Amino acid sequence: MRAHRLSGLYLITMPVADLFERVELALQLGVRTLQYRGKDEAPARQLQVAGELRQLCRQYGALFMVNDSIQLARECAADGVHLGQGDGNVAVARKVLGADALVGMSTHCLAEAVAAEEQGADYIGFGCLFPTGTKTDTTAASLHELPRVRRAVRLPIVGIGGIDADNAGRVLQAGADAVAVISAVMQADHPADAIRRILQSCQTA
Ligand code: TZP
Repeated sequence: MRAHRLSGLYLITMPVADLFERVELALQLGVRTLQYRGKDEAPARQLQVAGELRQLCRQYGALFMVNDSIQLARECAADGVHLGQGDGNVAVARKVLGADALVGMSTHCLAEAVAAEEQGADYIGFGCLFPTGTKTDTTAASLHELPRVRRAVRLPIVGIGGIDADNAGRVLQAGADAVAVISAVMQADHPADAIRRILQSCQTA
């Protein structure tokens, strides 16, 4: 299991025209965990994009995760899969992907975090912590609850939802090990600046 490598900026993709350039820039600047998230893309496109991202991550020694789909994670030889509350269970993911696969689970409250640990997840996502336009069907989670989650579970915690360079430090100070970011990097006018600033906040938190 490679959960101990989760720290700093955990970058998640969204479909943007210059996806590969943004991802490679992030990897060059030091991002070491990438998750492919292409929910609305056709399956063949998902496989193609995931395969290319997988190669890029391998080149830079970064972890490569796939969102939601255990099957896609297997097909593109990802390092693991990130599961939502309704996306299947940890044991199935591990059976399909192998014992070394990293399996993350989205959680929104203390009870879900504890349950994810009991199920054997390697890390938990915790959010949505701040307003986001990226995911409309998300459930709000409280930054104030994060210290309690930190005390209750031993797993690495990845904060998510509306995180950028200005609030990343608060998330880490509240107990997260890493911050998951989509739009603040994927839609930034100046992605290099955005990535550097978030990484900087992670180092100083
Ligand atoms: N899960 C909870 S909030 C969210 C996901 C996938 C979206 C996060 O996107 P952004 O753009 O970093 O707010």
